[in-house]
Amino acid sequence: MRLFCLLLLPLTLTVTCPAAPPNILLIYSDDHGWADLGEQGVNGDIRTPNMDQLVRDGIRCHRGYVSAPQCVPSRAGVLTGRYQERFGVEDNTKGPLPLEEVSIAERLKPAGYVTGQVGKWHLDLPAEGKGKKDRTPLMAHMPHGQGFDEYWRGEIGRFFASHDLEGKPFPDAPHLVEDRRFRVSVQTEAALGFLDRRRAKPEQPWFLYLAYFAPHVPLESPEPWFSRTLEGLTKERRQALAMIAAMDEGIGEIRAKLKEMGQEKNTLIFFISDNGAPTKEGHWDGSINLPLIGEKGMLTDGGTRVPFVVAWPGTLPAGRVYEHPVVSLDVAATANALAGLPADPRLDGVNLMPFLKGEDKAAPHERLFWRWRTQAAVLEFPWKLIRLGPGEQFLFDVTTPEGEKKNLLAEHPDFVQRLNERLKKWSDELKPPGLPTEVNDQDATFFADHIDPRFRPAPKAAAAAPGSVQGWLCRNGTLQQKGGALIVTPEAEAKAPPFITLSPLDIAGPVTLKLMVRGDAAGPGSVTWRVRREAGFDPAKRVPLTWNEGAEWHPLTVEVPSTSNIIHLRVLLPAKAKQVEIQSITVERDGKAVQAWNFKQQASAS
Ligand SMILES: [Ca+2]
Repeated sequence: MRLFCLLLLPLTLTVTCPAAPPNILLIYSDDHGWADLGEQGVNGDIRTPNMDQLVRDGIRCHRGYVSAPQCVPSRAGVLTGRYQERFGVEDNTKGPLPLEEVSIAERLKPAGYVTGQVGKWHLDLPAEGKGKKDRTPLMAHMPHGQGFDEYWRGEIGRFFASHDLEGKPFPDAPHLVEDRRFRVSVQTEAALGFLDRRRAKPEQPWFLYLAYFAPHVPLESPEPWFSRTLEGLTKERRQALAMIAAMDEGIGEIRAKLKEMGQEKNTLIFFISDNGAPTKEGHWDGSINLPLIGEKGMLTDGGTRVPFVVAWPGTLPAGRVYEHPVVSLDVAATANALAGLPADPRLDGVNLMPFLKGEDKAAPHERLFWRWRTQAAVLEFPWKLIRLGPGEQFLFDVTTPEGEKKNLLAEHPDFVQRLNERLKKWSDELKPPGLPTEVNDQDATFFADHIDPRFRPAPKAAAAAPGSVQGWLCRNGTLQQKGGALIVTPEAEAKAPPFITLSPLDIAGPVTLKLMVRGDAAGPGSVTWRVRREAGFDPAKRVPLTWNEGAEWHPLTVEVPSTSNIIHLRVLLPAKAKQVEIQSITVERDGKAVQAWNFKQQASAS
């Protein structure tokens, strides 16, 4: 039909042909923060010329959201166009994507599309928590089980493929291919291969889901991109920039190929990240969400609002910024409509075309919903209500400079109630139904880190190690709680001074350590500590401490000037001590006790 119309058009310009369905290219990056798109105008250190050109040739959705702040559910959402909590794929432990759900590929095939997948899949992992420690991918749930004719499934090093990179089909597909080259380059090559195979039948529309595994950890320093990053930046930032630059270059090559194949103007491109960047020390992938609040794993914008670009040169306006919130679920509904398929009531997204073309000025969504682990949220722009567990609620105006830092809950009780009713109604349709009934420590820690420190969960009492007292252990000596004190008795034969030690901890420095002591110890000791990401004790992280001999209780105070979170503490006694008693240990920050151990009675750590 398309060929026929194209042939007729020059002669009979008034003939209206039903629009031929376009090719659809969905590029999904991984843990790629909102700020890391040059055109977003946030970070001066990023260079994404090809993505920026895509933005100039299309529309940058300023408030583009994904349906989850984590890989598996986000991918389940974008491919089905349905809130993934409806079918139980709520977080990374809840796979695989059920075979009865309809992926975009399965949706488009009856409309004549050939379908391809390249890169991270993650929808074939069995659920955790049912005694299934083994998370080997389930073959039946790989891309070929979800409607993809061709695929190159894998993140790094190992790929299950339908074709080799020269384009020859594997008779035993899915065939395991080992390719240790830089993953982004391999994924670009596989995508270009898919496009090359379309030359034989140029009139057949195609759908390609290209899920780049970048800039997700493990970070790499691929060349030539790494050397082009600014030297003064942290290594993680340089690695993320290099990996994003490699992806950017791949997008440039793909667009050049589309142009060369004459398919630029009949290809709709979505570029979206699957969730925000993780930002915790030790987990940071180098990408940046600022000025959005939060990170991967949170229902604040930092976890769910991402780079989101839609381009279709010649059909959609070029160089526009779209302000109304849109969501990854809209990709499937848009594809469904463009393929000329009947509207599907199961879809939660909407066809974005009339909105992006400017034909419909209304907002595409009255509200958007999320439920992830022990968080739930509803966005009724500009208001976002977030629930953390059963008890905590936040109302944010996402358009203010304070954004999701300023809780406006108390100022709008009626509105909060209405939003809660809507969120509750939506959550009752999910599997399992309902709002979160508990809060897990990881979710509470996210909110403590980014919004309010009072949400920090109490540290778990360490599993009592033999000889430990309230989590404290002694090396080169023994501990005993007796007579209202912790009694430290050094080993007579020990070659090194005794010390008491405690881990795990998680206390933001700097802190003041206060001990109430007495005993026969006199002389120099010290306090040493380890911070997050450090495997061992850094000799530089040591402050001296002078022990005094005496039968009276007396205080010892040590300033610990750590600028990071302290996870492990040691207090070293003088080499010649015979017995030291400790009545209490207190860690203070800004003059307030943040953690204390009292050995006067058999109390547990507070
Ligand atoms: Ca991800």
